Formats: sequence, structure tokens, C-alpha cells
Amino acid sequence: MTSCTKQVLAKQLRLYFVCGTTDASDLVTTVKTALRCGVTCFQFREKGKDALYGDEKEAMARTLQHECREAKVPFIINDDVELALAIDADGIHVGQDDLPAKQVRERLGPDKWLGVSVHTMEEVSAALPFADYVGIGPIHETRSKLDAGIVRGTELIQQVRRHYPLLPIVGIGGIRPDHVPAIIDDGADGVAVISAIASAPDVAEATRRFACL
Ligand code: 3NM
Repeated sequence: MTSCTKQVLAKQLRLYFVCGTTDASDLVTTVKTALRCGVTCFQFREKGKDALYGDEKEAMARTLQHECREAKVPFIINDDVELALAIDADGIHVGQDDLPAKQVRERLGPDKWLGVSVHTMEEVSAALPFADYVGIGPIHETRSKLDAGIVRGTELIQQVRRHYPLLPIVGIGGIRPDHVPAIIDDGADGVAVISAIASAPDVAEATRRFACL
């Protein structure tokens, strides 16, 4: 990826909404509202005991992809390369327990975005030849991912930024609007958010609070 494209990607990660059917009572309405109110990237992350799978998951993905296309917002799929390829998503995001970044890149080809969740500098350097951006967390305590591990603050973000000035970085985990300025100051290009938007009593207002920062 050229440095110019990296800059475009970094901007696009500014307010990255991550959500699946187990995070929102009405996923499609939540995503439509969030898109209308300033989300800059969307990841369909369908996880948990009651998650959709198979045809139902694909149908939901296509519906959300359509909304993202209308809003001109990139549509990323979490940890499902087959689905991402089947529906021609804009990219995929994987964690350390998913398919290794090298294999995902081989399957995806060079043009789709690949994001990788990382927790150490070693994981960053392993991901780097293949990833377009990294997700670093949990910055704060989160209830949305049971195995998120220890709360890290922004130390790794600062370290990664010092070593890789151009690498697009997104912070994740327990992020509320008032956390955002410090996370960006410490080197992230954007924040990824589930519950502060998906569980907000007013999704539009919550999204706008993030988007205006
Ligand atoms: N990944 P919320 S934390 C999906 O640390 C995810 O890698 C994390 O949800 C990581 O905004 C997390 O509700 C959950 O805290 C983020």
C-alpha cells in the first residue's frame, strides 16, 4: 500500500463502528442511523451464542453492505474470509486467534483492506507485511469482548506510532466520546466502538458526539 493510500485509510478509520446482531436490538436501523450521523467505517462482527450464520448471516451482510455503499462508507467483515469474498466486501478484520494475516492476504489479494488486532510489538511486526491497519486494545475496560485481556491504555499505540509513523492505527475497547482526544493525541488515527454507539439510548446523538470530535 502506498503512503498516499495509507493516509486515505487512516482518515477513513476516524470513527469505526463495529457491530453485529448480538450487540444491537435492531442492527439494520442502528447501522443506518450511525452511518447517517458520521460513522466513517463499518465492521460487521457477528459473534456470540445467538449470532447468525450461513445464509442468514450472508443476507444480513448484504443488507448492511448496501447501506454502507449508499453512505459511501467502507464495509469490513470480521473473521470470515469466505463471506468477504462471496459478497465482495471492502475488507476483512482478523484477531490473533483467527486465520493468520499472511493466509488472509493470500486469499484476499492485494486490493482489499486487511485489519489485524494486535497486543504486542511482536504481533505488530508479524502483521505488518500483510496488514493495512492495526487495531490496538483494549484501551479501557470493555464488556463487548469477554476475552479482550488486560486493559492497556494507549501505551502500545504510542510505541507503534513511534516505530511506524505512517501505519494506520485504530484504538478499541471501552471507548467513550470523552476518551477520544487523548487516544488521537497518543497516536491513533481513529477509534473503533461497539457499545457506546450500539447500546446508546439515542444512537444518533451518541454517534454525533463521536463524530464531532
Ligand atoms: N476488540 P466496546 S476490545 C472487538 O482489545 C473488540 O482487541 C478489542 O467494544 C480488543 O466498544 C473489543 O463496546 C470490544 O468496548 C469493543
